[in-house]
Amino acid sequence: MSARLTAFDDLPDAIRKPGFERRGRGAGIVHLGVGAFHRAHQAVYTDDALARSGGDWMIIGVSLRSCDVAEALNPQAGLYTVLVRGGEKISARVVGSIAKVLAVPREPAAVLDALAAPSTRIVSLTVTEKGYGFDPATGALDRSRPDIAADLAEPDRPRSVVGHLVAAFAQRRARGAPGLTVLSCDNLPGNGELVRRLVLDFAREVDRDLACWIAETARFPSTMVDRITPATSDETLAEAERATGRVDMAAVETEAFSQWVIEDDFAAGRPDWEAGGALFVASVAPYEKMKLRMLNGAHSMIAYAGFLAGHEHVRDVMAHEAMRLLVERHLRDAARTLDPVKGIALPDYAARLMERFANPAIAHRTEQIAIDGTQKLPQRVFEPALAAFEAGWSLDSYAFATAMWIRFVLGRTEDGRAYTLHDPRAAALAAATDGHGDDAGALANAVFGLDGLMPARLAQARAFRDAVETRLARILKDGVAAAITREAMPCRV
Ligand code: CS2
Repeated sequence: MSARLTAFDDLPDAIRKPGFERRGRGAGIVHLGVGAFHRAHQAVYTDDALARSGGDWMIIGVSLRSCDVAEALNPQAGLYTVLVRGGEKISARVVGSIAKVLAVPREPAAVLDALAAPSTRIVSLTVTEKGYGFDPATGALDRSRPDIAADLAEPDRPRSVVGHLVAAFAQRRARGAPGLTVLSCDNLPGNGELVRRLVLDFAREVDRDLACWIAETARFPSTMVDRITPATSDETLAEAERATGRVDMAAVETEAFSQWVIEDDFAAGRPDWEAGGALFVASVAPYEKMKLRMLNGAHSMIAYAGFLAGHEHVRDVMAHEAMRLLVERHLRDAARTLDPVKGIALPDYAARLMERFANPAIAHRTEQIAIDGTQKLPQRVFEPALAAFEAGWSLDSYAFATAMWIRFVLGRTEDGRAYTLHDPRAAALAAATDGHGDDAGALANAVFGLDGLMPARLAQARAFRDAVETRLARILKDGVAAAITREAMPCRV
């Protein structure tokens, strides 16, 4: 068996290695949610920035719930392999920008210390949509969530993401630490503004002066992040070992494409992320909307229809003729709802997405993308659906995606296999759909009635409800495969 990855000097020449001295270099970033996506994206940009421009910008990773990543990365001195799978070619690179990983369950005080350290100038986040703790109906802090409620009662011993940020700000203020940038890297519209609102909501409740101090000293730029990164599998680890000759328990695999668009509004400097190709702009909103509605919207549609049709991976869905047509239609319809995006021709962007989804080297599971639908569909599908409804455009793509999601929510495949619905609102979904059997109208009504799921104007739009119901009835009666064929090629059936 190979030795563990702990250094990179003697790795094969073909492997790209950190181009900077790691020893003695300070950490300037604390990153919450140090999962595969962070390791394939922001940590790589930071590695490039350190190589080109240096600086004390190493990353301290934080896991909020589990110790797995700390256990994988710390024995490797924070080093790990990124496998880039572009078509036939796989290239491997060892990334050195992560200094270490702290896990909240094991060392909560060390996490707060790192967040509050004056040397920490950026706290970045990839904590998934549900990690923010906002009430979908109002966009404000959801005080009814157990972790948020517990943190409001005991703000010095946080568990939630926002609780950690506010506790860190309180310590920073007490210590006279400089301003801080909170950098959200999750797929949510206006992610910077959102986290700012939640932090201030929370802080106001514990200490009004603290809230004012945060508003004055901290920055919350929005970002758009993009790199398709499937969950690490045993195959990823085996491939990394083949490439490097070392056991690497923290390897990730990803595609060649990568994009990061960031609002250039930082409280106390930032790494030279341009070195990795990041684009700094005054407003991220147009890029973010494009990515959420085109890439992520189509992804969710692919995930639900594909999973139900028995396709394990996104690439398998793309090999299916009718599904390809539906993905193309979805991208076209979503593009129509967008304002022009500087430097990007939307038809080219769509063509590129078709290629990326079809990448035969990336095994991205439909089941992975299908989780947390209630947290994803509002910005991916319902918002563009509302825009299309108000403009009088076709609602078919959005209705199809929504109907497939409702079918998915029922928690059983067509051959009767039950699966667990991973969604923070799983209990509400089960309560809403329970007892309606295969009655498409009743199911659609129940789901449309869920609080805060859809914009009210969309939930009340008869045309949308009917379009969803018709499709759901077809799926339940004729089956998923027939419904897909009918949707893609209505004249042939
Ligand atoms: C995916 C995203 O799992 C999902 O919901 O749609 O993680 C997607 O792969 C990334 O946003 C790509 O940048």
